[in-house]
Amino acid sequence: MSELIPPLRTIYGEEATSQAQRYAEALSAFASTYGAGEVLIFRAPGRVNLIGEHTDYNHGYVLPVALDRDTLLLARPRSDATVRLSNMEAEFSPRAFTIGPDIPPDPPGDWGNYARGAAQALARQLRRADRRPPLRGLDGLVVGGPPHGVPRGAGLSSSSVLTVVVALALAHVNGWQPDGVTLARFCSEAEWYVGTRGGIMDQFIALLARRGHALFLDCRPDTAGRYRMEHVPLPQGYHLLIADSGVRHGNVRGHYNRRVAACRAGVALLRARFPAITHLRDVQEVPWAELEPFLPEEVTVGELAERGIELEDVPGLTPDTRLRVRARCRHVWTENRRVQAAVAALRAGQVATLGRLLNEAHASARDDYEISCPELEVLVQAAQEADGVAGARLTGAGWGGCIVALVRDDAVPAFEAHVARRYQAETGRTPAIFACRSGPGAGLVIAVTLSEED
Ligand code: NG1
Repeated sequence: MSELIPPLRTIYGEEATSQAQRYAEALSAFASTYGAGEVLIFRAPGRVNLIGEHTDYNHGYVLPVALDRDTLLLARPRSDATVRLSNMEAEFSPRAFTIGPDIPPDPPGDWGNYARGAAQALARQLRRADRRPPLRGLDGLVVGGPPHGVPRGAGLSSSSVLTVVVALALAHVNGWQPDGVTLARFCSEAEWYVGTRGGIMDQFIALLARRGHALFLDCRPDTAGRYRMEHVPLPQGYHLLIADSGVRHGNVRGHYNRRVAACRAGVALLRARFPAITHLRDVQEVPWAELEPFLPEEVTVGELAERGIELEDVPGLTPDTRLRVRARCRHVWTENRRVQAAVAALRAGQVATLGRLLNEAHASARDDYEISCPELEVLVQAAQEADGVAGARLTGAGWGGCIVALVRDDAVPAFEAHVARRYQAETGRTPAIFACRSGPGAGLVIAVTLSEED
């Protein structure tokens, strides 16, 4: 176990010793499933988004921070194209499939699909690059449960992290060594396999994070396909606290895709005035008053079709699906401005301004994008009224999950007590509150050889 400590210290700092225990337990579980021999350990972190919600798929701005909570994949390369995966969490039973360009999916919502998406994308990527197989699979063990894993379905990117860690491992065993940006783009497309038309934020922060920094990412590539990004130091003297409502909405994907559709409808309608645009980002510099007349309060998918507008490639829409186009686009337009202002405030050390922007972002997410829920409202109000809090907002896709609050170091214990008490009193639930210790991006942690005795 002592050989684990140095590489773990560079990732987890003072938590390295307790992490070593976790890694050692994972290695012994791997040995009992797959036997002695070489093991590669990969990790990918979850993230909290400080500000910039639902802007990524509109080619806008985001400001996420990687957590020190992560998913591990212990992997042993195979000589054939089979991928066998087991999971330390017993509720996820083992999965197996063969890597190839057309991998049949597990049932919708199944955990195996995140790995299948990564494997299929890799096979296609290598075929495009004219690197003919034989493809190599792996025997793997996924480690993602509490207390060190990324809380599931909480808007902290637990699912993307699984795609990222599997993609990292499969790329490694197949000798594909792309740079972080290429791999992040690749992973975001791989995740389309599961049926969300998501953006690129989660994969970029998982792969490109730097400890102690948020990642300001412009989600619109330039004409050469490059992304503009900047690692911005987090404010001194403050903690980022995350409070998990414990609420998990059953149909986040359906709601999410409807928001994507509303934004796409907005783009299609704005083309009457700005014919060349492809994303809402393209009208970011146009005053809102000039955009509003083109954006109806509400329109159905059927009415759009009558006007010749088809929202292709968004699962789950019917002609009766109603889209609140104006409010959705207004959120995206104002949120992009808030992210830019938040980065300026961070650079200038203006924590009060940053906090105000977080509060405004929450109001916009609640009223214009309608992604909040009663429990998140209780949490945000409790957080915003606590002493020493610069600002607080819901984070992630929404409809449950977590809030993030910027809390002065000395006010952390009182914050935790106040928020927990109010949340418990008003909802009967106990929130999980924890500090975001920002960690580095995903990668290969260590290669270990397990002997028969391990
Ligand atoms: P979460 O909250 O982790 O499900 C989702 C999207 C992000 C982004 C946010 C909203 C995926 C994989 N993740 O994240 O890209 O759009 O919602 O800002 O689609």
